[in-house]
Amino acid sequence: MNENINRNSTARWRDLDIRHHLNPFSDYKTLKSEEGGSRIIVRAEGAHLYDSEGQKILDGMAGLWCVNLGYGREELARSAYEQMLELPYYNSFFKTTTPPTVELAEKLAELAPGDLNYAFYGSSGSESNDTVVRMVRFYWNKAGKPGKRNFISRTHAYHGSTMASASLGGMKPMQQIYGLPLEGFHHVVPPYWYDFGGELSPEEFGLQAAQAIEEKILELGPETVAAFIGEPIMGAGGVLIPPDSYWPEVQRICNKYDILLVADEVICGFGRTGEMFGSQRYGITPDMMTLAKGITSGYLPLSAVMVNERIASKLREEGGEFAHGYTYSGHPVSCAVALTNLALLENEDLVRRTREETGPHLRGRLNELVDHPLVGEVRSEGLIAAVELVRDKQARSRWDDKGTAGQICRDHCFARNIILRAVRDAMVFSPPLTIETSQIDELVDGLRVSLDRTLEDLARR
Ligand code: PXG
Repeated sequence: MNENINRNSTARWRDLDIRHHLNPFSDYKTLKSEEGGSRIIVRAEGAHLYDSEGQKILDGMAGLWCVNLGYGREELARSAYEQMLELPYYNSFFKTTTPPTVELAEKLAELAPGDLNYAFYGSSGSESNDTVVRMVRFYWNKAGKPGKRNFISRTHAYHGSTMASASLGGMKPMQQIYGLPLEGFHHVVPPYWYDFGGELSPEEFGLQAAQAIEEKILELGPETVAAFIGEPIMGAGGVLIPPDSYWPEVQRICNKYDILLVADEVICGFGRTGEMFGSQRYGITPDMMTLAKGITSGYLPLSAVMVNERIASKLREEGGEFAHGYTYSGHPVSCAVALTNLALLENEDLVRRTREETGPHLRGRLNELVDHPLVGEVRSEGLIAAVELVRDKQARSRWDDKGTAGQICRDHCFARNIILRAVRDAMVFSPPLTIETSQIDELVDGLRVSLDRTLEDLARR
């Protein structure tokens, strides 16, 4: 180590990051250089992060769409501490389990729509979606229809980074050179009216996008299709909010061909859309639901697959075990933190507040941006939102196909100590559900100034 570098300094941490750490989703050539380098986050409180240089940063993304209760919640830390002293680990394999594991399963069954009464745990959204793939195939096998093996998903979908969850996903850069998607994974158009709707009204397009699923089912043969998976609102794909016509039609099609409907609620779950689950916002009752992120507000890793009576009763029939599980399935400390997290979510009335107060406030403030020359569309639901940056509003055309406008705007926000994410040319919002309306104002005001700067930069090119 370079002797001149002080132990607890930014320089030292950046140096270690460059020399020994491979960050997720990073271009190492750019990041791992002297000019590049990571910002080091050392502490956080409420909706604010603090970096190692003492900068205070407003987090418009709740970490990675997960810190729903905000940072610095002592109640969550305390429940982890107490559970660690009581029982830091035990597994749920081989006829054992722990109290927080089953208490949380009951709580999730109570919150989940319909008869999604059973939880299978993992530690990440990716794992829970992998579990879905294996569980669905196990189910159809037991149901005497082993030919039902195909999954249908959407372009732009994000379902995780493991081989199966990235196959479910619809992001080309995550697939091509990695030999993905695996066999049996198929993709159709997402309900993204702004890019794919053309002359159709959003409602007409919503129906058409749902019918693309039916066409795919008929192309593959309904007897080969196991399940359709979708996020109620697609998050990492750019906050793609479907027209209201979309989900009921998807549900109708899945019912018609006896195809399981899986809702990936990893981002939408636990109040993000102003309902407890995105499925409830769109009036659908999936057969399975995957949960992660907001389940613990990101304080500890935890995920769950919720399963309905139809599937659970089949899994419980005689005819072999479900050979699947993780060391940390139902981890008692993560489950204890989740229980406290969900109690706080309810006690602080955050779902109603998102639906009736903060969500409408964000929408109102974002709507003020539609006059900006760079803004083609704003869309929001609860506390998840996107602002599309365009070159030509009428033609809905972008500055380029590399997301340059989004990147420039994101950097201007970052320089103003505001964290928003750019997905292609959409600036996306997903703040903690505890955010104050004055902090929402700060985010939107900061974005407006950043839009002005971005336009100047683009005009200079
Ligand atoms: N499903 C959805 C809908 C997600 O958003 C996952 C599954 C996977 O969860 P894990 O816990 O395995 O990461 C996610 C994760 C981004 C970004 O760039 C989004 C996610 C993860 C990393 C980056 O917006 N979402």
